[in-house]
Amino acid sequence: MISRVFLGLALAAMLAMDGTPQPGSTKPPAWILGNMVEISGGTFAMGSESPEANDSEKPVHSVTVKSFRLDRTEVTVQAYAECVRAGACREPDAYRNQPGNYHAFCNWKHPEKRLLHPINCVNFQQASAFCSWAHKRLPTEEEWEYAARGGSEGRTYPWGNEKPDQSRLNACGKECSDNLAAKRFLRWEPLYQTSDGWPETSPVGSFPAGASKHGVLDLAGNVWEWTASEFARYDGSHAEKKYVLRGGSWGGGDARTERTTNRFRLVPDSNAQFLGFRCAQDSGSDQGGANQSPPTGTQPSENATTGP
Ligand SMILES: [Ca+2]
Repeated sequence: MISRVFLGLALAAMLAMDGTPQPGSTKPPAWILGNMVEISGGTFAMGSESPEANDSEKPVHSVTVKSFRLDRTEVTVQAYAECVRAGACREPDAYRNQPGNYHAFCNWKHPEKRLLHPINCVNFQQASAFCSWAHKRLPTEEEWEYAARGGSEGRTYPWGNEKPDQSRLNACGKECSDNLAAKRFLRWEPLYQTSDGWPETSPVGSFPAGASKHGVLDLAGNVWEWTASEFARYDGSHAEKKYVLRGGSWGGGDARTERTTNRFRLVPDSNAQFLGFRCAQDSGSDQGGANQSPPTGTQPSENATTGP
């Protein structure tokens, strides 16, 4: 009996050492629970009727949002790996068995160890699962736009109304256009002719000059961000079984896609290399930890065999 108990304990220890997911056994670390910005609620004019606006952004209408918290940065590979290790998230397996080279753009298990880059190639369910594990949720698109526009300030871009350039965001500049062409991917016109230094995704928060009024980073560029909202036209005339994404991406070659009011939409199982997310939380709910910054290390946990 004793040896059987011992064997059982040893086996359990081996499983843990092996990094086998133990569902519900690993609490999110404080740096994942925190890292949020408090945004006071209010009323704002949602949408745009500027010449650059698409029909989906019209008409402008008044929306009131309650106070909430929003992640300061997009969710990183490092944070997502903690969730996978806890058994609460699935590995992103985008394009693994498909022809072409799309998988090379996915940051999970990337040869460059992109731990501080945003997790990408995740679908709506994977994004939702991560936020739920972190005691958070995806932001609604109303909350997202309110935050990006600086509350009622009505900003065209998170930083203000100046046109995007290589100092403000990670979009598709010359570096990206050249990289895509070199990888025999589709070449498209860059948004700016200079290099922003990042041909694909960049580590989150690499563009402090592009911060929003509240200090939220990368609300334009880097990766499109899933929201909790199903797409519907603002006049209510048409709904689709698609979810709204906001904020443009590293592949953006058109400044219009990086505007705070622009709406992208995809079916929930989409998991392309341009897609990521950040989480939100009701204001006043227990944040579960101090508002700690994420670690700056670039190595995953030692026993994270399922790590990135
Ligand atoms: Ca770039």
